[in-house]
Amino acid sequence: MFTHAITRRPSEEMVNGITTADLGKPDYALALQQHEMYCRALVDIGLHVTELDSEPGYPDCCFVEDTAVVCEHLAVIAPLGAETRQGEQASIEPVLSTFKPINRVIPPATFEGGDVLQIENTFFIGLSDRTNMAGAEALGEAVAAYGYEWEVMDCGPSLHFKTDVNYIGNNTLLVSPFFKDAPELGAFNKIVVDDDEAYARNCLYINGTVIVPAGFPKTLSKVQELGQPVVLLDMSEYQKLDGGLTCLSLRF
Ligand code: CIR
Repeated sequence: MFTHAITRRPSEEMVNGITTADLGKPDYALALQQHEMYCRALVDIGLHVTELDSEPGYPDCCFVEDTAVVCEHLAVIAPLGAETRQGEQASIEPVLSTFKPINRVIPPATFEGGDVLQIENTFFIGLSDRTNMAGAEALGEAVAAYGYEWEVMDCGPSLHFKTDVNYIGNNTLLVSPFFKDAPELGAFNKIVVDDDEAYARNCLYINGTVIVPAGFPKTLSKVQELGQPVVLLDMSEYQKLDGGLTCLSLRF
């Protein structure tokens, strides 16, 4: 069960964030509203939310998930892979250190939290343009010291592993067609989300509730069929920066 989340408000600089989405620049006022709704949804689920101020000079700083991997026993601070994001993690470490023992991975190893999916005792770590083998191994060894299992996977064509693979409870994953038959994920039921709803592969599962981005009816109805509580959130301004629901928080 998660009890806490850390989020970071976007700044006006978000219009200069990294993107491949080709959906135009985010509307800052609307992004702030959506961020507020996001934080409120986490509070409604029962989490204590620490909301940090945005960080000048870091247009992507609201995507706080990428700065660390946090689990029950420790927090591993990420050496981010994206050049313009390197350094975002510095202000996260003192916050996380009030909750967890800290382990720090050092460049040239890189990883980003968006490439790391924890399910129960196992960490699936995707290799991507942001996460290299040295980063994956350093993270894996850090969590293995506390008895966790870890598995390195190819991330495929996407930005992050969790752009394409997410756990939504009931032993079920949302996956892109690329991961449909991945042997490492053989133990899970899979809902394959086709490219026309690709953004909805990134849903956020917290303590039995599934948060789904608004505007993806096919995925929504498949998630609803599982019978768990579902919350819909408008994420349009974050989609413009390739950022999904998981990206906006660290949960633990
Ligand atoms: C980036 O490219 O780094 C940001 N524009 C989006 C980060 C999304 N984070 C995530 O998937 N965990």
